Amino acid sequence: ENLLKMKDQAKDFQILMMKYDCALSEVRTKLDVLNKELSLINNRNPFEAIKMRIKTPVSIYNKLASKGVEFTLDNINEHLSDVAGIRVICSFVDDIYMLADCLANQDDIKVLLRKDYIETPKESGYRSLHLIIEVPIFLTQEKEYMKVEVQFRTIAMDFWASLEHKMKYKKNIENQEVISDDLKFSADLINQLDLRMQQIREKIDASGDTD
Ligand code: 0O2
Repeated sequence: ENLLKMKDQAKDFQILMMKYDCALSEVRTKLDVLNKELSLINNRNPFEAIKMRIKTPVSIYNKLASKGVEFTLDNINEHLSDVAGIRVICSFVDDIYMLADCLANQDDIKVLLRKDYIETPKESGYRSLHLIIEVPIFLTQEKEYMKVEVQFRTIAMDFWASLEHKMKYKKNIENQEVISDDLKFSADLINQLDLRMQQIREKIDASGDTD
């Protein structure tokens, strides 16, 4: 009997993960549509790449445990907002805000939270724009809103975050403070570089003819 209950629970978990996966596909399609339209209008792609992931069961378990919450399906939905995560990597900072606004203003999307770590970087130097949204998925019997975390960053911010992530999840690093300071310094350089690149693009846009 216990085994049967476990089998049911495993199936329910699988269904929940399927729903998060569908929510990711919905958001991905929305972004692809925006990319197609904007690349025709502006002659450039507003984003360079998209990375998507569903949190692994172990990582879901660990995050719930760190919040002191039991591993149940209700708790996953209630306490975690990044089971479904999508990262949009843009060349330019202004494209980040433009894309995020276009997505947030769609009438089937609910924005639960907007965290602007570009305007207010984290202590570590981390920069990105985060949106926690709810997107509807249409199932055979019902429509369900699923949470998705969308992170918008520039290529340079993504490069920085990947390296910093490596350090964060390593234990007993020598010279951790020196490395952290170095990372903070590099985050500022990256910010200056991003702004410079945008200014150069604006100058190029303003001059010459496009065919
Ligand atoms: P991972 O391993 O990338 O999945 P939350 O932790 O989500 O309950 P919080 O802390 O308010 O709530 O979320 P926050 O700070 O908005 O960040 C969520 C995600 O942003 C993180 O997920 C990271 O992916 C990224 N992030 C935030 N701060 C940093 C940082 O200083 N450095 C790097 N490299 N990434 C960061 P996870 O689950 O923490 O980690």
